[in-house]
Amino acid sequence: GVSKDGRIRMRRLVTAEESPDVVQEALKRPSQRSTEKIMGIVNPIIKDVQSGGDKALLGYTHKFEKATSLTSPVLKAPFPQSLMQLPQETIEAIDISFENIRKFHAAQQEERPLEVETMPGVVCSRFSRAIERVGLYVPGGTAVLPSTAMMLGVPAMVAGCKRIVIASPPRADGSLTPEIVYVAHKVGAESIVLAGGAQAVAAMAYGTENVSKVDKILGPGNQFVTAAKMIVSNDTTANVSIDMPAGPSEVLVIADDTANPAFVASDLLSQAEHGVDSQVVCIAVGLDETQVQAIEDELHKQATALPRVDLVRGAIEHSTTLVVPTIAEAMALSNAYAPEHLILQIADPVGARNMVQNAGSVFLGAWTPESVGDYSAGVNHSLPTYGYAKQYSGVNLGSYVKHITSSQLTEQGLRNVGGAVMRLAAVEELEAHRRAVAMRLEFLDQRGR
Ligand code: HSO
Ligand code: ZN
Repeated sequence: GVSKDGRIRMRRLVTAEESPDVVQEALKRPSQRSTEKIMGIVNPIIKDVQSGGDKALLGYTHKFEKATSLTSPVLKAPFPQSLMQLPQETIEAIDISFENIRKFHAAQQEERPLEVETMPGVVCSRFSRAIERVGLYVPGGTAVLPSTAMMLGVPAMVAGCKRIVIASPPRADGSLTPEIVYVAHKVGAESIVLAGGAQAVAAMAYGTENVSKVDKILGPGNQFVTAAKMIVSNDTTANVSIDMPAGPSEVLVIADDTANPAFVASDLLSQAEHGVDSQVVCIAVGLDETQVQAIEDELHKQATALPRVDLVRGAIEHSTTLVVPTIAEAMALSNAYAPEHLILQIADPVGARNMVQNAGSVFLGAWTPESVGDYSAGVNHSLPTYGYAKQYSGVNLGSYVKHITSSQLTEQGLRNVGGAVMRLAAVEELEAHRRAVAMRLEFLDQRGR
């Protein structure tokens, strides 16, 4: 992080000179506060909101958001125009981004239901339905995040969710960020819950007098929000699911000698400025001392000029540059790390994309900074962190739909598959199962005679 000379500098390792253990250690995520402690704080809040409803929810907002003037925890649509007054440039920026996100997620729609005849007369189908009620958590904290409202709200709108509830902590004066109200209006949200943290999650999971209960909760958040999402999704009385576990944001940049050191540094810093717990990793492929130095110089120079330099310092504290000889090694390390964002500033980024096994979203080439994906390109920025890119997808249209299957057999179909069913039912000693088929086959036999 900050060395003796005061420079903002990532730790540097040359992998050829280190044992694999040391390299793996350098790629560990910064440890988070113990889940037990967090659960101990979050559990009572959830219970309280579950039993105390609006009044309890409002109490927490007064306490944590300092928004003591707030008298109702919910704003229902239609939202007043006065709450979405924005400069024309902001409206245009939101509109452009919104449309790109809409296009990309609309293209993810399935064309038609799947239908397969597995045996003559045995037809299996699969069709999708939008999850009816979704709760979208838009964090407050050190930055306002209308982009997150878009990333969560636009696919919900495209999927056709009937009820979209957005929760976001109000500012200390009790007001909402106008950008978030504008996005909520554009996606057709039914209400905005003016609350954050575990209390907002609990309100959407169980419902209150004025907060609609939802079927699924999506969106990033701090450790309290994540813990709350995990608790409610494990409570069968809540009957709610979540998108994915979330940890601090991260980026891994792979750069070869074709990369512009200033661009590389700028991408590392856009992730670092999110917060002190962000992690950034730079993998330098075949760069010599001078070339690595050039990236480090840029990082320091650009970082010190940033308004959020203090957050950057914290993030850089636990961030590393790895110097490796080949793209293959870089990709292997990246796949082991499973970054939320992977940026390929190398000669053949498309070729390297074929080697990506684990990553949330990949950014190809010099002209694709992560920030375009964070806001406007059309890809989603709600992505798996903390190594969960090994098993989770980022938020996409599929996050808002579920699949239902159906099967339909003809008489012939039942004759074709019935024997297998009866045999397996006999093996499991489930006689009613066996007879449901046997009875029908006998019926067909008798009718045939
Ligand atoms: N990089 C963040 C998303 C974001 N960036 C929102 C700016 N605003 C996590 O993917
Ligand atoms: Zn970002």
